Amino acid sequence: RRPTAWWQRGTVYQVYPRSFQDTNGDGVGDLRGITARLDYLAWLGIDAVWISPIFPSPMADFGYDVADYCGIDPLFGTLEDFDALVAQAHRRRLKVILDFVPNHTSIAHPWFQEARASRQSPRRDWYIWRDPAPGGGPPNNWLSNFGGPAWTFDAASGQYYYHAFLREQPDLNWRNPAVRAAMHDVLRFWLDRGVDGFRVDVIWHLIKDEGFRDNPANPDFLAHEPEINRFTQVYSADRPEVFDVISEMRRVLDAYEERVLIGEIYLPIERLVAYYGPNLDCADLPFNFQLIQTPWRADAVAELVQNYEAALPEGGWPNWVLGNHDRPRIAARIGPDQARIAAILLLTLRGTPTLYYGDEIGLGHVPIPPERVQDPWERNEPGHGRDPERTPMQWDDGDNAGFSDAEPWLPLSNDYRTRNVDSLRDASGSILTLYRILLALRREHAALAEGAYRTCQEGVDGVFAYERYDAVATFRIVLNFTDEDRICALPDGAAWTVLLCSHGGRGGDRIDGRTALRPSEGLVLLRAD
Ligand code: TEU
Ligand code: CA
Repeated sequence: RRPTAWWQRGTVYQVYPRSFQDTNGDGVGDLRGITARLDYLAWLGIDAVWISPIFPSPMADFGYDVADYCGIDPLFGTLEDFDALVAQAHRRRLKVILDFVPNHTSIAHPWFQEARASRQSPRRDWYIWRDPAPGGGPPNNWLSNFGGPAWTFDAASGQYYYHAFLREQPDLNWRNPAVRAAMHDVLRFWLDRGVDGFRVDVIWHLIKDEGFRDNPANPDFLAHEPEINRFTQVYSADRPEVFDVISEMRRVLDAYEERVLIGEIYLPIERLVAYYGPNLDCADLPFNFQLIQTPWRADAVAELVQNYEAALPEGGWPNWVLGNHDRPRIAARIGPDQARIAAILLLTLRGTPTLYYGDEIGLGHVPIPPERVQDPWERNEPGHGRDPERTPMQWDDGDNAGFSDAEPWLPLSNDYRTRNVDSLRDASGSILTLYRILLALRREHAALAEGAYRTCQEGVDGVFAYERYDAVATFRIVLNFTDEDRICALPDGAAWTVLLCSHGGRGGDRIDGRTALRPSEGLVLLRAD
């Protein structure tokens, strides 16, 4: 058996840099802030930090509109600050993963400026330009993920350019080999500076239908959904040629040792697993967002885990995540008690977990007053904004929660005087302690980090039970997804020791046969024989 890589054994922690730690009093987090908090991350027990985009950007989409792929935005610091961050992280055995945004640039990127200058520009074909439809208007029916048409008319040249997101984010033409070569150089630029891998933004979007056919209407569209769901994006994304593009990226990383390629992919399981690549030569970790998208019920989650495990290609390594900077926070979605069950689930399933900053302190959604809205998506399509899950990390009970000396760019949660790292770190029953113990268990027991998975049929409604095991140990995880008492039924003839309980306490208890589960109680049991 091949030894596992660090990104298989380890846990990834996502930092949204604007909201982690401000060090220069402008109310926005920065690189020095991340460096200052590396000791916290090492203490917590994660293995890699993924930092959302930090490159020069007009910030129309908060860094997902890149104007220079090989620099650092002054808001976040300098290249020297970045090098220091990498060095300090590596000293603590923490990996650094960058957010690579190859699908689109900013309109301010020199490439787009040159492309727009004229139809004859040598850069013209680096982006996606089309004449108006024969009767006038956009070339096809494709919509922007952030509302409105995906085509913007450029009056000077009489053509439309395509943007899957904001009009400030024109899509690059990945069918053009010059674009590919330039972007490979970007990857090497950061790999040479020591980064350990990339989370690749909207990787399934990179190639569009060559004929730009209209997307078909989606019969399941619901009125409250974003407008984009009116159509099924069969021609604007997830095209077969995308796998060549990804395997080429993968080959760039292969020239370096154990670098990870994480692909952001919002697709159903059957399509998602294709992104491991036909020969496991594409994404190491096609991001599995299914826990975010599945109803929070024991039966639904059990079925999801089964389906995902069954769909994985031979040799494909699984991964799990509960939230990110685009999706409602887990504690807001399922409540603080179930958020503990979710923590146990995330850190005991088979596969690499990614933890979103703030979830370890149970941070919820922060209501954003209209005058403080930042996310352009909220302005385009009210109700879909992502500010509530992007609020500042809460470090202590001081002014601005220790995040900044100034008013933060987004409001703090009003519970920050009690919900903060300082107050929770030594509290035995806190969610932060639960996360830290789970991360420690994962490191201590190979069966949890790398062992096999099997579902247990307990037959108790609202309880999800499964085992993680290897030749050395068997763990049984039992999670009560209800807010009622339940029974945990164990197979005959085995005794178990409680290693961890969501509610704190019970550690070291011996159990055989059956035991009561309190509402929202989760247990990690170790087979004792
Ligand atoms: O997100 C892309 C993504 O698929 C979703 O957030 C999408 O916008 C939503 O589901 C609507 O369909 C990535 C980044 O994570 C996000 O922050 C960026 O805004 C976006 O790409 C554009 O770069
Ligand atoms: Ca700052």
